[in-house]
Formats: sequence, structure tokens, C-alpha cells
Amino acid sequence: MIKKLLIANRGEIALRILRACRELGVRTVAVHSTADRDLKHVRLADESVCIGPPSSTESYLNIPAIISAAEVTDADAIHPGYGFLSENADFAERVESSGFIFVGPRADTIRLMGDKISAKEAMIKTNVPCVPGSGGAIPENGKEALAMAKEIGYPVIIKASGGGGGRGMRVVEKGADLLESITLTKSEARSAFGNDVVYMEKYLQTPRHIEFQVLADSHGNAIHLCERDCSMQRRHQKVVEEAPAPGITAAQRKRMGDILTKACKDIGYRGAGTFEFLYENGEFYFIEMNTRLQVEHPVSELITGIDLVKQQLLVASGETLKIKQSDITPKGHSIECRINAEDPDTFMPSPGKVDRFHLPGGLGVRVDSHVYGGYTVPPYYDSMIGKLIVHAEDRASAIKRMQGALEEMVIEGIKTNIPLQQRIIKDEAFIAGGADIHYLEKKLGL
Ligand code: MV4
Repeated sequence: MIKKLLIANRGEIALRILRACRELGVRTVAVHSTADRDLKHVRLADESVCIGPPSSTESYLNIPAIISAAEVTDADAIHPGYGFLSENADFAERVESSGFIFVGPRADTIRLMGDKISAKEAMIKTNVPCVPGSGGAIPENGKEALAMAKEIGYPVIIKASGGGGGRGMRVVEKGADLLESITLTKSEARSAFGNDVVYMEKYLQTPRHIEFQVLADSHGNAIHLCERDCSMQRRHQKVVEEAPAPGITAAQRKRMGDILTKACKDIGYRGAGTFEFLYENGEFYFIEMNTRLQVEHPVSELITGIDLVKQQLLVASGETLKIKQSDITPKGHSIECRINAEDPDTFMPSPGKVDRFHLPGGLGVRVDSHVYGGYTVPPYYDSMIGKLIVHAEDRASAIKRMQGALEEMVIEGIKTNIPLQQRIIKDEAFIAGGADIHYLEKKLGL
């Protein structure tokens, strides 16, 4: 078993990982920038190491500094959290070649999934349903590209193979615009990702974003922890997530779950992961796989009762999964509201000192946040300062519980998106369930 874990992240997720370590009796090393000396998990960790100045590139993205910190503290494993280096295959490789356990999939799995064309090819090979498309790079020949788009049917979407998460893509409505759009997407992709390979898919106009959580060990066992609906988003930033996804039947869940656990075995997946789908007219279409722990993992934990971070640490230690698929039946409903330090109207970040901080509580209310009264939110990082998560016997009760919890939550000194979350949780379409990925932006009038 891992004895000492270095947490290569900050904020709420660093604290979340630290909590799992404490329950498992794993010692912890916090690494932090000079702007993050006062983070809660730095105080609680057994040891801490300052790895650089505030700028992420010089601290949380600084691979040599992180590896050195693991060496000087004699840690035996590194957890990357989400964001930062979590999906960097070179980092995973450096961690392992330096003799540490990387808490995540093998580096070659991260690389396979990081390239969106190779990820899709791998999924097609193992029978995961994908969006119809080019099935590889778009042909250089304009005539062939036009014929392909015609065959797929407009509108189509051009995506960068090195992109993902909404970066490097362009919708094309008609043949007259195709070649110019390909050229533009390629040149943007070249400067953004240093890779101008692009592929084409049928553009789905009003899908929902539904993703499946999986967990696999290094002995060929894999389970799924049901699905989440993450359709409430703005500019590719999720705002509210829930599990299970409204309207998805037990039969659909089992069908997809069987396909995805088989896919995990076929690709030799290890650790926690997420298969992202667009869901439209009752069909699932794979778009990307995330090879990390996600922000929204708590909603899956609450409906399954499984601690995903503990499981990540156990499988990273080489243990066999003790949980069987038959042990998992989703119980009740869970909703997460992301709490951001931002202006609820303009969405501009609002860093600064939090002078009052009161948390909601009660049965089925969970807050994952590193913030405390007197804490100063630095301006250098993501504006998410915590997550409010509720669990209740059914969706209607979970909504009521979230309404109450949002009312109870007080954060003063900085602006937060709590007022926006209050609007969403009382919104008719949200309450009805099953809104598509464009709903929130339309509602906000953007
Ligand atoms: C799409 C799509 C429609 N059709 N692909 C955006 C993020 C990236 N993961 C994939 N994305 C999309 N791919 C096809 N073939 C629409 C989106 C999309 C989206 C997807 C999930 C969540 C939010 C979104 C917002 C805008 C567009």
C-alpha cells in the first residue's frame, strides 16, 4: 500500500485527496506555490514543500519541481488531482520513471485518450458507439473532404485531434464554408496544440452531455458507477451536475455500463476515468474520455456510496477491486453546484478576502471546499472555490435540499455565483430535468 502520497494540486481537490489519505492511514505531502501557503490542506498535510512562484507554469505545472519534492520527502506516489498535470502523459511517464506510483492510468493510456482521433479509433474497435464522422484525419484533398461532409450530412463539426473540452472546434452549416473552416481550425489547432490534425463529425444540434464514471484495477477488473448529467454548462464550464441522469433507464445504464467496462478491459484501463457522451434521441455517442478524477465525482460517490479517491489509491497500490458491479445500485439522487468566486452577472473572477463564511449542513448536504473565514482567494488560479453537493431519496427532494442549502450558505467579502445557482435550481426547465447543453447559455441570454 502507498505509504506517503504527494498531492500535486491545490484548493478543494487537494483537501479532498488529503481526507482520503487520512482515512487510509496514508501520510501526505502538500506542494504549493508562494501564493498558496495558507491553503487548508497545506496546514493539514504531514509535510509541505513550496515549489515555486504563484504562476502555475512555474509551480503546479513545474514537473522537475514536483518530482524533486517527492524525492526530498521520500513520497512513494503522486496524485495529480484534476487540471494542471493530471492528463499530461509526459508527466505520468516522468513520475513512473523516477520510481514513484502515478495515481492514474498508464502514460500510454493518457496519450491514447489525449489524441481525440486515436481515442475514437480505440472506442470504435471495442464497440463503444461514436458520433458518425471521418474516422480519422480529414483528407487533404478538398474534393474528398467535401464528399465526406456530404456523406455525413450537414451540419458537421470540425475538431482538432489535439483539442478537447471544447477547444479547437468549428461548426460548418454548408459545403460552401467547409474548406475555409477546415483551414481555420487547422491553423488555430497548430498554434494552440502544436498539432494541426483535424477530424469531422456529424454536428448534433441539441444533445445532452452524459458521462459514465468507471473504475478499473491493474488486474483486468472494471466496474462503472453509473452516469452523470453535466448539460448545465456555460462556455464549456460545467455549472451544475447530477447523478443519475434524468430519464436514463436501468436498461440503458446496464447496456452502456457493460459496453464501457468491456472497453476498460480491452484498453487495459487502470484507475478512475470518465467516458463522455452526447445523448440525443435516446442514443449515446462517445466524444472523449477523461483519464482523471473529475470535479463532479462527488455526485457519483453519493449515489453509489463509493469513495472514488480511496479506490484510486487502492488500485494504484496494485490492489484488486473489492467492489463488484452487482454491489452497485444507484440510490436516490445527487446534485452538485459549483461555487465560483465570480460576479454572478458578468462572470468576471472576483478574488479577494473572504470575511464571512457560513456553511449549510444537515442530512445529505456535503461541502467540498478549502475556503475558511479570513482566507484570501488568490487571483492566479481557477475561480472555483468549492462545491455544494446534496443527496436525497429522489430528484425532487434533492432539488429542495439544494434550494435550502444555497439559502443557508453565506460567503461575504468576494462575489460568488451563489445567486446564479439559486436561479438555476428554481428554474422550470432544470426542475423538469433533461435540458440540453445549450439551455443555460440561452437562458442567460448569451
Ligand atoms: C460536439 C457537439 C455536437 N456534435 N460534437 C464540446 C466539448 C467537447 N468535449 C465536445 N463538444 C461538443 N462536441 C458533435 N459531433 C457539441 C459539443 C458541445 C458541447 C458538448 C458537451 C458539453 C457542452 C458543449 C457545449 C457546446 C458544444
